[in-house]
Amino acid sequence: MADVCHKHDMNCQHPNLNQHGHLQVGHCRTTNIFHKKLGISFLDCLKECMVTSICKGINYRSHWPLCDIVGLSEDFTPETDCVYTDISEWSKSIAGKCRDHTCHGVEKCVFDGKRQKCVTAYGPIPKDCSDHIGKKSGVYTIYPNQHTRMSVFCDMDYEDGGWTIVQRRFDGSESFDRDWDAYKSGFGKPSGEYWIGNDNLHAILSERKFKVRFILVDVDGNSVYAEYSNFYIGNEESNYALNISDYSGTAGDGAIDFTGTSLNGMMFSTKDRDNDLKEGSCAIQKCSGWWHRECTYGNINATAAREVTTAESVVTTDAAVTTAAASRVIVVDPPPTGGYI
Ligand SMILES: [Ca+2]
Repeated sequence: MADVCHKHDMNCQHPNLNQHGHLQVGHCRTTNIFHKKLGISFLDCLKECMVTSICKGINYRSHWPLCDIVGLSEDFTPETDCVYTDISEWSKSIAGKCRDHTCHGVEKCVFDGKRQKCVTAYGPIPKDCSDHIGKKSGVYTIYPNQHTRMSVFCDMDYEDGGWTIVQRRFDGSESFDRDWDAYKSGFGKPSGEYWIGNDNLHAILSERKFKVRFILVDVDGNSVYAEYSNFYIGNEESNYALNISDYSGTAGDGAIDFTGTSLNGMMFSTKDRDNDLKEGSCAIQKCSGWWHRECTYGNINATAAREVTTAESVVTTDAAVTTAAASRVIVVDPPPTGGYI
């Protein structure tokens, strides 16, 4: 087993442990585990975490012994003999020469006897939820590119899993009648209702070819979906211009305006930024940010008279919106062989 510390890095070899982190015994994180190391001590596990920016804490199971490098994670699952500790509570001196390193999120600092180096840490970092990020549905951190990090809800239960949630509404707790900046950055919480943020969505979609599904659930829990195998949005300079086509599904094609014309090519509009083709503002009229054309036929961000799809069974009334109507927009990077449907 190679030492975490270089042999000439005495501070790392013999760290100051006066500053102890709190040990949470009998509970461990189960999401955002980037790496597992077998056969290392608790102290070496802490050191591994300290030299890696993405690491926010460790799970440690002394009976194996097994060390988990854990990123941002909100869940806690009871597990006998497992200990979790948050790395921010420990002295940075544990990292020796690599204390105060500036390696970015997906790198790890190593000291080669002369200087710090940033090297690729632990193989691929998840760009989206389809990157085998975990088995359980929950909130995960993804890294679409080296400059973009975000928390999202990953749906690992729907079909074969691996779906990144773009939008989710189910209890009416979040207002979707928001301005440009809110839709740009995202709002709500990944554990609840939220919009992922147009900049984040652009970053995710720029890395791979995605398909999107709009899932609509009525008050009785019945769901229908609209899928588009071609889905992309541009950057803010393009006003997040929408590229959407190749519909299939059970909901009917809702990516159209009331005249039946596709929203393909439309720019995003909010109540303070009118980029639609209609005189007046569809975003104000529909109380929502969306890719409005001459307004919109299917718009799951709408508040009043939530207009969803052509499917009769789906919520279309004000009353349903305020009770249990739900919707999700999810994207997935399909496997090369296909097979999600
Ligand atoms: Ca207009």
